[in-house]
Amino acid sequence: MIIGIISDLHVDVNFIEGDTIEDALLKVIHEKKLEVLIVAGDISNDYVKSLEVIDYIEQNTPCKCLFVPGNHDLWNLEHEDMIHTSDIYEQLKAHDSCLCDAPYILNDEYVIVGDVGWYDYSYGSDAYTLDQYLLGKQSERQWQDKKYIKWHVSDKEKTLEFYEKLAMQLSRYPDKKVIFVTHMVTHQRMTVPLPKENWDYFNGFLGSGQYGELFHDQVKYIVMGHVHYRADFEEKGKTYICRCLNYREQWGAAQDAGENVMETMKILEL
Ligand SMILES: [Mn+2]
Repeated sequence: MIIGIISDLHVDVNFIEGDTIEDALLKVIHEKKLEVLIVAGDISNDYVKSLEVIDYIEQNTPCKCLFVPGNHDLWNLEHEDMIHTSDIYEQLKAHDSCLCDAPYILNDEYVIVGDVGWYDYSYGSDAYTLDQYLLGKQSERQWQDKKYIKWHVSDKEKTLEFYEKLAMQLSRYPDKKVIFVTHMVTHQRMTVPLPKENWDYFNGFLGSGQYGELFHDQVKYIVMGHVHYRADFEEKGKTYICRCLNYREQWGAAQDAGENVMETMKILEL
């Protein structure tokens, strides 16, 4: 089974006529003969668009395009009337290829378990108080989720809620190896290295170290996104994968979508 892994596509922000991320994905899926693509969130800033991207891939290739939503997919920027992020989450979850509450049996050996995950400020510095984290603002920079995400429970509660759901799902597959997928960062090593201005604070919004407690022996691959890195590493027999496509302004000299998608995509053969 040939599997591609990528995240943070931001197809709307990255849109250029004649060089779209969607068509770049089709090209790479075809060239690499992918059977399953895993997108670890942040497809676009509008869940309707994000779902269209998944459908576009599945209608134009034989590849199954599994995904978890990212914080951007959950934003109500384009849907101000949707004042409950849970309503947007439910719309995304209803898609047949969404991993939320729907682990995917890949083959006899592997199951893919995933969800958004959330952040609990555990990767941020202790120098800030809880009240400071609740503001989501530092040196005039506002964390945008504060404007467009309305869970109606605290970030810490949301982090725990996803933790409990994922723990429950993992417990259902004691005999399978696991590919674990969240949009949020689940390993300290993928946070922004310090010193970097304000990032001792904003690292708090990248994910949670608590999810690491879920990585028992059967969890072999851990996929994340959100932090806009393209890197992976191995630790204690597990492979951590973070393959964010990112914004064009972060691409550097090579501005071709196909080239960047190809370079970013992690390919696994399982
Ligand atoms: Mn994100």
